[in-house]
Amino acid sequence: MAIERTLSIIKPDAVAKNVIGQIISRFEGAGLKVIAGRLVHLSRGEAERFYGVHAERPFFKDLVDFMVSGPVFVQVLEGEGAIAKNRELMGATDPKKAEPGTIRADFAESIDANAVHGSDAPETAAVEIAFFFPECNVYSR
Ligand code: YYY
Ligand code: MG
Repeated sequence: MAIERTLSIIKPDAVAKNVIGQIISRFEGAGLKVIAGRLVHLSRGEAERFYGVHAERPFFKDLVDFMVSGPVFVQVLEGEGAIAKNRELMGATDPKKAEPGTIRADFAESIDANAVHGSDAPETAAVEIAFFFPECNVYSR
């Protein structure tokens, strides 16, 4: 399995709950490294662009409203199979369906306030990382 990078977002609900550190501990415990990170309060335009792939979905407006409701912690995770490993740690999109012990099962309330985002493929990871971080702010190690 190759060393990969993925974009992770700790969403406004989890930031408001003060569990940034607990969530990052899950990543570190699974062997993923935080190689870039910062808090950001997204504008509507930024949230709409980031989730542009979902623009035609019925939940799009609620998703954007939620993503701009408070600051988020954006980070790049690096490690063996980072994309799939992060998705596994996150659990299913709907926290009610997420495996026990996953981030969404433990920290999320509902499908629309579900604590974390993670890239779903190498192509989307590259685009999503570049959305937030120029290469000079990423510290691979
Ligand atoms: O990648 P992931 O976050 O697990 O789910 P996506 O299908 O990409 O949807 C992005 C985002 O949209 C999801 O995290 C919550 C929201 N959403 C929703 O509110 N209702 C749905 N039925 C599906 C997704
Ligand atoms: Mg997705």
